[in-house]
Amino acid sequence: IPRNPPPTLQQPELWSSEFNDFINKCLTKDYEKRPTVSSLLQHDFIKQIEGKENVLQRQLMEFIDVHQQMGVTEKARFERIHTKKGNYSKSLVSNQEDVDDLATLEVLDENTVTEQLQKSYAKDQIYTYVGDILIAVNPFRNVDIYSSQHSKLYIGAKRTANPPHIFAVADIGYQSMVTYNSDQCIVISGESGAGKTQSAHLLVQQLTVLGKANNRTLQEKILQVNNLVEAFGNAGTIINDNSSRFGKYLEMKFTCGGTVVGAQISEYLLEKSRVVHQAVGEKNFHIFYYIYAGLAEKKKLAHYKLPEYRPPRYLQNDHFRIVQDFMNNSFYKSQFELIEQCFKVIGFTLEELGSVYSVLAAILNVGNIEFSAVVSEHMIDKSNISNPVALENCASLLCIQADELQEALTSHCVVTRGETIIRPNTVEKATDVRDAMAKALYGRLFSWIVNRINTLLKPDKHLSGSDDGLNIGILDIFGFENFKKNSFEQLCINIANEQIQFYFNQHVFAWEQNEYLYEGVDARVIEYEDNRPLLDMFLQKPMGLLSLLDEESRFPQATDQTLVEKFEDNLKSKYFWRPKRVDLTFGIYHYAGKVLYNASGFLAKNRDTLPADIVLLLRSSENNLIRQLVTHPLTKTGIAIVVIFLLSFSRDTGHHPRETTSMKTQTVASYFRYSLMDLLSKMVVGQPHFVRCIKPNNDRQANKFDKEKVLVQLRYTGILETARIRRQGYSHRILFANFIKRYYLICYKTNDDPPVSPETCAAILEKAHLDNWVLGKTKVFLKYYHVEQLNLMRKETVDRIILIQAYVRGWLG
Ligand code: AD9
Ligand code: MG
Repeated sequence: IPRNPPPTLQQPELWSSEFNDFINKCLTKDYEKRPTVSSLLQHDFIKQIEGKENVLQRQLMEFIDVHQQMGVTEKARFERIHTKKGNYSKSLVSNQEDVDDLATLEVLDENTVTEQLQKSYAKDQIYTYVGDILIAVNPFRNVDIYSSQHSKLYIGAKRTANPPHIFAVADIGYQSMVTYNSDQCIVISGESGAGKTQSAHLLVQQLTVLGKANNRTLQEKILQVNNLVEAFGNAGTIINDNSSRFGKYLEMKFTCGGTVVGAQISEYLLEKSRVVHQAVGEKNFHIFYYIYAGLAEKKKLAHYKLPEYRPPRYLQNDHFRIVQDFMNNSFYKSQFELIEQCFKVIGFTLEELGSVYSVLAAILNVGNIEFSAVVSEHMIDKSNISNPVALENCASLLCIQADELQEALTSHCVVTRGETIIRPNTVEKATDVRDAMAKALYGRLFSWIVNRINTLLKPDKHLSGSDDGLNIGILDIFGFENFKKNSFEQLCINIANEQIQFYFNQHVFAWEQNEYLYEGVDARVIEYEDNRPLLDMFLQKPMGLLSLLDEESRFPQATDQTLVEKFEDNLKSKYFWRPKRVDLTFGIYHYAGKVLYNASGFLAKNRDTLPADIVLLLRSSENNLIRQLVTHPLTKTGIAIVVIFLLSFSRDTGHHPRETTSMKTQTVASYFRYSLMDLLSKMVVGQPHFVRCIKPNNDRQANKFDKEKVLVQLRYTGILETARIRRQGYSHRILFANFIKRYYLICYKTNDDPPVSPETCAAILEKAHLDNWVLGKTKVFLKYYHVEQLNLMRKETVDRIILIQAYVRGWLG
């Protein structure tokens, strides 16, 4: 179906009555009377166009197909959920029945909501709506609801036509993008292991179907992106075998007509420290195990100088004592094949692929370099490399000189009064430099891969046409974490989640309620848990936790102990507490629960310094890729973006802390802060859609619904309040002029030009048989379900006009 009306719409008078009958039959709301596809095929009009290979014929057939499918499934649900007028509020279903939308529950309390979710979950119905927000309860097993038939069912379908589904969110995002000609953003949240990444995959899958890529290759490429970046950015943790250790914002690019033409990813805050150290029970990034198994299969371990007996130090954890543990792992082998395929499909060259393996192998060899102490005659602690083989391997893989690498690891340059002095490194210092080098190589390799993907999937100007195009962003970050021991990484992850929760609150509660006041709309105020004070405690300058951390990181004499004391002395907040003054522990009351952090290693992790000697050495590499890794600083953040974000954000909130400084010190905390801003600046541009993932138990077990566990998540995500505001509030506020421009066809003739007034809006709304809407001073206030209704009515009218016009113009005949 053409998605936008042609520039000039003809008068309905031109419609042939015979053809009009035919269209009306296809679209009639009286489902009993809808003709079957086979009977339609007998229709004269279809017969006329049969055999003619024109686009319109195909479109007409598709159109009928979709409407027929909708008719079949819609019929069953229609009567249950809708009244004839399509007014949900009159049809609040009793709690005894299945409920697809929690906002329609008669009794809205914690118990009812949890029971409802449990009931649905027991029937494999893992999705539930709360108004326009989707709740997804992790089934922890494969459920048969993602087939191509399911995918088809949700295309352009009315929301109530099918059970709640992640595909419906993709559809709403897509239809909104095309209808409103505006960017969209789907925000997936939930704690670690709740199903965010899985949901992101399903969204991409459905969006590629919706965006009907002109060529299959592009579709395949886009589908591989997640697999590829996750091989490098995900790892097994105690909570989740495939835990995201970075934040990912995937933007799918479309033409204004809705054809997918490319994709772009932004990555945030990769947990690089995992490369050199993993907590008990955890693993390194997937890719290391994949290449080991894959390269062993190809008999290429020796080529990449990977040890065949003892696992490299960075892969020695409680899971793997001998190399054979992962070398012979058939899952890893198949994953290696898959990832190699991803690289190739997306368009990486074989040379690039070889270089990627070399860098990964070099990192594992770097980790194997060991140091021993040498006491010099000047009594200065020096270090020596005690296993030169690892050094040689590493240098050879990185295409640099081994002796220069040795020097860069065991000594450092100091410039005093214009004079360069070389000082030896202690064993401890040399070990730090070694690990810093491994982390930097991995982090930069990851960013390079992401940048390369972005280049390869950049929309082709030729395909996307002259328009700038539209995009749908999908945000999948690392979920909230609370381990037995929580470090700097968990703090960053949890602050990011705190920010996403704030973003959710702003959209669902704050902005909506502000507008009621401004527009003089009388609506009951819904109380919600505002986490802004906590976010301020982290991000405020100069006294926020991250600023204090940066300040302390600048003092060479500072220790983790002085850091915690600084926190305690300066953070006057009820969200911060210190259990014992003696050790390095401090606690934070996050929106999702209280977390105890151990500040050990905070300063070093925040400084994240890579000595200049290492950078200079890597710049001399004969390998193209390695030189690129250290030549371009791969930072994505920029002041311009930050300013845009703050303008858009502070305009709406009025009181978000302002950033003024530039990015001078690149500590992890400052980079983190800018990354968050960068991310939000992208998100605020689009119209948001929310998916809230819920973890039904802590044991990753199928069919186990731990009520208490679910209840806690419902509480801290504010689901109950969300259901209330969706029921009582007006989630859509549209300026009169925009409303009339978009929906006048429902009530007026195509070439009418009704005045911009509240009366015109009321006429349209009445014609659409909607009630419970409100007119403010400048805007129409609508319930979430009104918009769908209006869009469908508009779409039906436009579709009819287009078809009839086509007929009139003789395209079909
Ligand atoms: V983390 O914050 O990255 O640690 P996620 O991303 O929230 O976490 P993920 O999507 O990785 O969780 O889901 C965890 C596991 O749950 C998956 O590996 C699947 O085994 C399982 N899962 C999640 N969603 C589904 C689903 N819709 N169907 C089947 C699922 N299994
Ligand atoms: Mg994930």
